[in-house]
Amino acid sequence: MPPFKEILAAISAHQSFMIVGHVGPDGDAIGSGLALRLALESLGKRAIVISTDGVPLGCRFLPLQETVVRELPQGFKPQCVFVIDCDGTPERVAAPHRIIETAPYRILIDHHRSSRPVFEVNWIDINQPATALMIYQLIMQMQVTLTFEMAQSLLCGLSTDTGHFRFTNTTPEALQAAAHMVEAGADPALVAFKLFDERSLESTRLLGTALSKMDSDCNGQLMWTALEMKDFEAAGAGDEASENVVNFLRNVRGARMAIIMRERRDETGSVTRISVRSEESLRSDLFCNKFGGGGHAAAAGCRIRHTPFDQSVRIVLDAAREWLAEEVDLVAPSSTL
Ligand SMILES: [Mn+2]
Repeated sequence: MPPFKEILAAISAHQSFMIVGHVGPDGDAIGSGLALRLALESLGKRAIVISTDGVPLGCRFLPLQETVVRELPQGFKPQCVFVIDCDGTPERVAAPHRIIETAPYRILIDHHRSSRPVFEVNWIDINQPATALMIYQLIMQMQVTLTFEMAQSLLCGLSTDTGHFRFTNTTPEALQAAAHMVEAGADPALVAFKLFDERSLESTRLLGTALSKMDSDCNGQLMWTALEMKDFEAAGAGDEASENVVNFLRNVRGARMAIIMRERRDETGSVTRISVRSEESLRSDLFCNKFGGGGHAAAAGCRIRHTPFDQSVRIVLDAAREWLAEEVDLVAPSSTL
């Protein structure tokens, strides 16, 4: 049973809220955050959505997305913090961790397998397709009228995590909630186009490079590609341009696992960013756990730091080959029946 009672009590007991999702935010983190913020404001509360990594390009069609801040306004000390679509660990939260550590009251709302109850209230449900659906359910409990702005943001979150209602997590509840969102004015055609189809010229160029460098392994069960810094430079593309390239590899007939590795730089120096897509039984999330990352059974990610890019690529590929080999061992007895 979701802890609605505790969450509603916390909402009525506090006046100022901070809402934060995961680093490298997606449509679920941002859409859920904006919708929750609007719902809190409609109850007369002050609420701010923070994302140290900003808002991804694909979400910039959302109403009020420009109000998402990278830093809290001077002197703003939230009485209550919502950590959403994120397990709440310092490396994953897209806000300075001291704010979360020092916040008087914290609420976790998440559907990731890696989530553990770490705060005052924890609503963790791995059977929920998207955090946006949980926020929708909460908004219904808050007895707030679903506005167009909330609905569009929630549909963005739900669409992001269900692949616009094509993944196996597309539940009747998700579709019923989506119907309500569309009734409230959300635009499924625009959401699908912005999240899944629209690409910049640079990103399309980078896709070409990624596909031309792709390779297959493990008899075609493993598809992978690696983009170096110079590939990004040649395409004139940034990080976000490589966002859904991995899905093109996952869609190759016979592929069971797809990996894209990207050479990037951040404040710690050179970093390899890795995105994994796989059959659910191959547990992308557990694979990424090996490198300190996480996510979902079919889609996950991680980063490797302090290691040259070509070495990181070798480490990940070796691990992936082993992962597939172990899994094959696991199913071998029944397959001989
Ligand atoms: Mn999510």
